[in-house]
Amino acid sequence: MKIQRVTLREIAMPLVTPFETSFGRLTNRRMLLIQAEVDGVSGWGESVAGEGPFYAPETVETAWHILRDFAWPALKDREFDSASEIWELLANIRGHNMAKGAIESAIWDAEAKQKGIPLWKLIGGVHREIACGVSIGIKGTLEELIDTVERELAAGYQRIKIKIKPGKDILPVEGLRQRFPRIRLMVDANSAYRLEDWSHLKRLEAYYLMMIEQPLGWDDLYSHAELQRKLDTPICLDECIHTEEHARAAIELGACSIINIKLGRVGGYTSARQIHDLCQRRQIPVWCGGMLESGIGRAHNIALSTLENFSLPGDVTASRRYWTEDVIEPEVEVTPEGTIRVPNGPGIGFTPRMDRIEKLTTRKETLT
Ligand code: OSB
Ligand code: MG
Repeated sequence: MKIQRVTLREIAMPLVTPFETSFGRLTNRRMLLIQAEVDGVSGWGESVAGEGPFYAPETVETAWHILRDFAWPALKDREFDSASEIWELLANIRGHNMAKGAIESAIWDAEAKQKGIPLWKLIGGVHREIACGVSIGIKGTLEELIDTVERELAAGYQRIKIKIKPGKDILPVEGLRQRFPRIRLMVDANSAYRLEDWSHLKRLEAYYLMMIEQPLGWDDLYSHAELQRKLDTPICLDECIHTEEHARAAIELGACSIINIKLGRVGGYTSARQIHDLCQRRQIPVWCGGMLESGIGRAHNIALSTLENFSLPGDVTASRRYWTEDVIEPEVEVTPEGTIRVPNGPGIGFTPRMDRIEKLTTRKETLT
């Protein structure tokens, strides 16, 4: 296999409703889409980097820079047998996993399309239907939060995750638990707390949460291990896990007992599968996180979620929760049971809508 051409596009999509986390409020999502022409077949990927370096160090700009100036020169004119070699071909670029994940996943899509098989099969997936939960941003009032949760439960979603931050934690969780005593509930702090806050976080244990996601520093495994020793509630790591090595360190330290895998954060399918396989051997359940993706990234998240050890509901949801109109056809839909049926078409199994993509594009560059 050989890549003839890569097209980078930046698109901007307004969110149906603003999404607030402990690190900021987002109303308009900028994202980088990548189209890789591999032996005449087009594969698609999405970089999940945000506008600013607030969830992770990468941004749309850094992803563009790394893809154009380093990843493309490293891959151009290279012969390879399968997309599984791309991670290694990019190994001399340190970090920048979201840039790597974008191009790597596009090449996986192209390879599956060349073989005429769905991407989920090519990566070794087994689940034909994946379980879905929702991630709900920080809301102004408890009433607003309860209304939102009610709506998501009515749509079928199997678990509720709410974003928390200091001052917006105990009361919303307590309020939700009173109203919904039996739902599967979890929280995500996006690194808003410090180890000294442990006794405050311990108060959350009264509400039997499934897990607390990434309470402490975005790159601080040690403090999470300290915190996990003080809590009975499982800690799930998101921001902290960039590679298999981080996952191994986290598990050995006892820093978490669940891991959220995001294709972008870990640099694509090869790295995601390494983490998945390690967690499976160590009996650490994993689930697929989301980054407010367009349909392209969403389709990849669905494929990734078919791997066996993705055994908890992920943050992979219907297109319409975020977008009035998505960039793929058909749009991602969720069944009344809160699942997504994995498509059977070749590659990601959804077709990019070129009309819509062109309309949303704010810049474009083709690399040859
Ligand atoms: O921490 O999981 C996170 C969105 C942006 C950045 C970080 C996170 C999130 C989400 C949204 O939780 C999940 C989704 O795409 O629905
Ligand atoms: Mg998270």
